[in-house]
Amino acid sequence: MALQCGIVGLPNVGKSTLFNCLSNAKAQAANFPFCTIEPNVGVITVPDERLNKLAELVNPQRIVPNTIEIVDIAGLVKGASKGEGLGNQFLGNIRNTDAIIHVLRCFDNDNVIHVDGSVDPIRDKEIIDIELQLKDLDTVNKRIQRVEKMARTGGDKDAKKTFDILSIVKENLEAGKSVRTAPIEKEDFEFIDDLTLLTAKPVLYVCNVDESAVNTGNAYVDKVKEAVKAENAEVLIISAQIESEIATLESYEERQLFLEDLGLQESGVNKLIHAAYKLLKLGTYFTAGVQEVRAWPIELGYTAPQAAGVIHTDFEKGFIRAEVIKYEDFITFGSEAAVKEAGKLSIEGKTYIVQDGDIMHFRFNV
Ligand SMILES: Nc1nc2c(ncn2[C@@H]2O[C@H](COP(=O)(O)OP(=O)(O)OP(=O)(O)O)[C@@H](O)[C@H]2O)c(=O)[nH]1
Ligand SMILES: [Mg+2]
Repeated sequence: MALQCGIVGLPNVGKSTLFNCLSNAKAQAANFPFCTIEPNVGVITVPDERLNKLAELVNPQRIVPNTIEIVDIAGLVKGASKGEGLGNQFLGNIRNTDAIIHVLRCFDNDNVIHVDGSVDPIRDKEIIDIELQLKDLDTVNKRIQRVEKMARTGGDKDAKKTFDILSIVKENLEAGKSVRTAPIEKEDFEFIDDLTLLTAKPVLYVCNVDESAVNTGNAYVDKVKEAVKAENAEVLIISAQIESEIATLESYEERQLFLEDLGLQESGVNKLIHAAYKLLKLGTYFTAGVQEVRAWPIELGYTAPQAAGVIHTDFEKGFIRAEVIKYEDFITFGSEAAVKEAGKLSIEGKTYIVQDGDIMHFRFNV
């Protein structure tokens, strides 16, 4: 279940700089537009304090954290939806992702080129939004042409429903609004799922600021927050420049001192990873044994067999039951045996919905 977040924005706004702080892979970051052409893919470790605490108690041979994939995508420009600046290829790279991190330049610096000649994150955001929306409109129109006749001649109920949903989505796009805000029921998004519309993907905004604004934000950030109010999206304030300095520090202590100097508790990168994990609608359960303490990703709402299937499909097929310990109980009692003794281990069946933080042990036969 490798879920992917794509970093999207205008050229030269700091996407690759941010990518390099986030992931194990290295992208070329430089002060010229279209530095990135081919997407860079990296793996991010999701920091989780609970995993470390469990490991302290169990003392396993191996600790395995959760990971997600991150893709650094080339900068988009006006006309991308019509193929401008290799637009089609770049938009295709976005299509493969599950969520979007939209980077907005919110720092002044005459030495760093802005493709549109001035710093204006609201204008920048609109340029990107419009290109993604135009591309979606294209996709939606094509599908409408295909289902229209079937919907009109009646008979096929699904075709009629799909047509109705597409019409609402189309109207929304033509009004300059993204698909994720379309006034349709949540479950009805299923009818357009296979179109993998770009603006249907969940989004969060990263305001790339300079050192002076990293704590409090600045006037640009205020404008961004105001502009996305109706979108119900998270806005993070991060300085890609500072994060890249933090990333060069070797020890945990050095990094903490650096953060304290800036008046920060957590690095921007950590904040961003947690926000991205949330954006992907993922939760975490753990397995804790002497060989390995490990975090596993689940989609929120997964049943016990589905969660078991993340480890191995055989676990799902042959699922018998799960033994579940709540994270807090494990910490309180200190070991699986002590938890059992206290009667806090529960046996759950096929319909159990796994909760974030559960420590699971699966019984199955193959
Ligand atoms: N002052 C300042 N410069 C930054 C910051 N973030 C990035 N830069 C600089 O901006 C330039 C562009 O950064 P990149 O990360 O390559 O930008 P990009 O968005 O990946 O650009 P493309 O790949 O061309 O789309 C580099 O020279 C960075 O050093 C920042 O927070 N502050
Ligand atoms: Mg780049």
